Amino acid sequence: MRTDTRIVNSWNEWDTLQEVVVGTAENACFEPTEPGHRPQERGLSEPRPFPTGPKPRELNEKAEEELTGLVSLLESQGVTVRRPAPRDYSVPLKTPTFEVENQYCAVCPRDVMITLGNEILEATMSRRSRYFEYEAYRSLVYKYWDEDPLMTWSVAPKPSMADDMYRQDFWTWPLSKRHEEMHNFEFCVTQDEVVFDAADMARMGKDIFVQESMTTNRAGIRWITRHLEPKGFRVHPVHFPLDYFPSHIDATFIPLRAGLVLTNPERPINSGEEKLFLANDWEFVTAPQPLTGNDEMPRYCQSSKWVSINVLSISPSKIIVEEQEKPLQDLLCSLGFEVFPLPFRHVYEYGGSLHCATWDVRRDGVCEDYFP
Ligand code: DAV
Repeated sequence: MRTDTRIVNSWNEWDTLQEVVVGTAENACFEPTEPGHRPQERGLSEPRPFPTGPKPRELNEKAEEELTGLVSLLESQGVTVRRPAPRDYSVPLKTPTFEVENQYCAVCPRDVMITLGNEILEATMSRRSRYFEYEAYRSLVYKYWDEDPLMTWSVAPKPSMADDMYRQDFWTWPLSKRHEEMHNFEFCVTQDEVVFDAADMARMGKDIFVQESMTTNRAGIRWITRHLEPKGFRVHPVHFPLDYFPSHIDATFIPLRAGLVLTNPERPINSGEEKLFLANDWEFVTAPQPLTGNDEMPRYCQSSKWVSINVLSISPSKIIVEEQEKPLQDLLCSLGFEVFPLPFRHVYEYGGSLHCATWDVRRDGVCEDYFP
């Protein structure tokens, strides 16, 4: 089939990027404390309640400036860039099963939206404050829906997000218990409802790797499997047992091009799950330590220093990396990539970096089988 007339077409994380959505920090709010999330301010000697409501304008502006920088870089590379529709994230939510004081933001479209070949899929989401985040992308989805008659559009079943969907004692488990439990892969969400964030999936052609995490449970992976396998995909659950608070695969296990995955030295893949890669001559390359340590991350950032490896591929040979992450840039250069450094540290505040802050709608290329 010709793919050059398609609008929605993206099969992996690295083929040449043609159209992408870049998130926005406009109207971003603090992430609320809720059963699926306990945000904590960094660098405090005495804990105090996490702020609520809109984030300071200055923080949002600094992040927006960097996001705009990403837009310019992508456009200079010939990529069509779209932005989310403005929304007011300070509006509280009340559904029949939960209430939350404010919503979050649209900095990270990756968490919500995913293109799987010619399909756009909206994730269930795992947190109350992000329940309606898909709304920021609906006008774009309708535009693609109108323009591309072959595109399909799926919305995963919305979970109740009621109190009993969550495992509250998870947050107070001592480290020793987390260590004991690390191979059980039980986190803050129970297994009774279908729950997943889109960012727990890594796309490699016919094969989709899904991390079991705080944001994606086994019922979620079962739903993804039954949804995708009849369409010809193969779905593989993957685990990184040393990450006690896993959320989203893209700071842990990052495919860079066919045959090459960037791995996190502190989060090795569960023993046995590497076999499929090795049997198909894939290579793992270990990421260097980030230059920005956990202590230097922005004050309200809830992600780890490993957002350093949350890179965005423009093509199999061109890649965008945070400006200060020189060791990673050098490693990627030595692997034959042309590296585009870009300042993005103010976006870390919102939990992600270049991959999180984007959602690719179209890359060239077709569905390949990289694991025959
Ligand atoms: O801390 O590894 C980063 C990605 C969140 N969207 C972490 C999570």
